[in-house]
Amino acid sequence: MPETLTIALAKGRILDETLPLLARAGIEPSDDLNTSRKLVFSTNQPTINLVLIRSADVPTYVQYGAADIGIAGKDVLLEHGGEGLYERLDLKIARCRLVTAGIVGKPVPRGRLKVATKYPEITRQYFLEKGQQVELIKLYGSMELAPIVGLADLIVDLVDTGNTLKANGLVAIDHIVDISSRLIVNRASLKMKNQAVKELVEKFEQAVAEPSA
Ligand code: PRT
Ligand code: MG
Repeated sequence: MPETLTIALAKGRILDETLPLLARAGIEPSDDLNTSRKLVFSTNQPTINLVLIRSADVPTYVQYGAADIGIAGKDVLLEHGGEGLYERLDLKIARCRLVTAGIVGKPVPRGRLKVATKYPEITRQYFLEKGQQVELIKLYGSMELAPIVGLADLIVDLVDTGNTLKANGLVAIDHIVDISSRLIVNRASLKMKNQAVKELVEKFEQAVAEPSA
């Protein structure tokens, strides 16, 4: 029996950049992933299935083996902590930077800072290493609003062009880490389905190396 692999893909902006990679890796989903309401998809390869989930849930599915393989942003992986999974490949897509940001021209206050973020674990660790006391305020989106309305002194958020920060009178202060999407593998799958996983990782390696059309 050939081994079946399930790949967990993130909806949203990562998916837009994942689809061309999948195509170059020779995997064609049975339905249009952008328009279908399905969550599970077969592909042109009888041993490969896809599940389409929220970006932040990808590491969890892979950790517990509900998916053998996943594609997720490094931001999401750092926040998850990586338990039960291996990061095997930098796909070099959906690249951006995780930064601290604050209001342009406004000095960062002394003492305990209020920091709003979608990434409490990364943020806690970052300020711990700096020896800076912070009060973390967990948000689920639109972090840029927090300093404007006085909810926070700083935010920790992703930046690509910088246009969103600029449009809201904010500026990046410190660079925390460069982000791109990674191929992750469940630890047990790597052992139990070694051959199939190895072949799939190799296909993605080639797809990343090929120049996109
Ligand atoms: O929306 P939902 O909560 O379901 O999930 P999500 O927000 O995690 O998904 P989505 O589709 O937004 O994808 C997020 C993933 O894409 C992140 O986890 C990153 O790995 C990656 N990525 C790459 C980005 C960006 N670039 C990015 N620029 N995610 C978000 N942004 C946002 C940023 O938060 C800010 O609001 O874009 C804005 C900044 O962009 P610029 O170009 O104005 O600087
Ligand atoms: Mg989003």
